[in-house]
Amino acid sequence: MSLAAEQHTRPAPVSELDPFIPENLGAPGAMHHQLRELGPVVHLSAYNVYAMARYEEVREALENWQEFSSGAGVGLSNFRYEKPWRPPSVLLETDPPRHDAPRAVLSKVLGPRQLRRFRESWSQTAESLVSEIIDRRAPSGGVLSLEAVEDLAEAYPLRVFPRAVGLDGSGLEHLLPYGDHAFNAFGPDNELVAQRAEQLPQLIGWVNEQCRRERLSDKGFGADIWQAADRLDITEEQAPLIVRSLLTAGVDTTVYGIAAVLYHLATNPEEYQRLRREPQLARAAVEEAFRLESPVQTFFRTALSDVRVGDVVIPDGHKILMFLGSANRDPRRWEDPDRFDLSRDPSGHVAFGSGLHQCVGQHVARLEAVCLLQAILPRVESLRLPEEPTRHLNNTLQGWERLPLEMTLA
Ligand code: 8QM
Repeated sequence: MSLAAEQHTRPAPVSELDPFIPENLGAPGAMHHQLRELGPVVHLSAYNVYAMARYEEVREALENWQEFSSGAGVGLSNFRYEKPWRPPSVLLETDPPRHDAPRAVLSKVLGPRQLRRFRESWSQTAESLVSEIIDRRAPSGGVLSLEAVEDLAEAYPLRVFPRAVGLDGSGLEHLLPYGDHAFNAFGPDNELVAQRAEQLPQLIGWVNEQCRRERLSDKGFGADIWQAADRLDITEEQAPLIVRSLLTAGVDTTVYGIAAVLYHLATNPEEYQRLRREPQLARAAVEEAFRLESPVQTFFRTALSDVRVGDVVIPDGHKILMFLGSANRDPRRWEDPDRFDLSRDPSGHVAFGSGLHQCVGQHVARLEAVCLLQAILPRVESLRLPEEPTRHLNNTLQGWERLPLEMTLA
């Protein structure tokens, strides 16, 4: 305290910006710029929370779990004072030591070694999906019109991921709405949250039912998680909640990630041509699209004491909004940050977060996106957007509602 007291302290710059109004959710770039320019930490008066929008501070805070806690929830609402809408995630909304056993288990279940067994079949599924789309519509003059969100970005993850978890394939229409609600629920209690109120009990009931051991096939991520409970690596109470984490975090995110790849390739035709010549760049294309789009735009942390960031002290118990999408376009860190550039080294982006909560499913997300892209490349000569796509608004996610796409077939 004595050392801190000697340091110069000034109040945080204040902004009246509301990140959760439709204008900012649909096009956050101008807001991000303003917040980054105001300073390393800003006070958002609309919610009495703090915010970080620059790369360096976002990254440091994500890596400092001791002071920037997840245990009071990573949404706006503070679990110390408010009842969460569902039992908290044992992964996302915990700090060490409670966080560690679930994390270790899932990290192994979703690790690169375990994923190898899906490579071949996920590639084949991607090739079949692309073939079906091409065959289904009589292409006029070799040009195919499709709706890339529904036809590709949603269709592909829904074919591979629920089955990999071990779901039986019934009721899958509940999956995306459940995820959409969960990501809205990290934000304020606005219209986006209210819109699902009526449907919600049914969605929750369906998801919880899928997490039971008896419902899951004996191969798959779900069964692997339950086996970890048999080994006492986790408890029987934790197992279904970890399966629930897969179903919450693993669908909408990859849908929006895939849509982002298609959007940036369609709007950067020279890069698409380069990718066709050098398909080994598929992984780089996916990573660069994840950086630019940052499907998960924001997360909160909670200050566990008075935390100093530069000259500003964030008071104990306050929430801090981390703008991942802004950090990923911070010109202090990235040259020409808004450019989709296959020559860039995008490593270090925080689209998957950073530190001990960094996305445990990131290898799954990359594998899905790369498999689908590799199926498209040989069969599609060029991509074009025939009209402006429309945004899907969500309090946490950035994605497209509709992404009409024209493919010129190879
Ligand atoms: C976001 O339920 C969970 O454990 C969970 C939900 C959402 C996420 C992560 C975990 C980051 C994708």
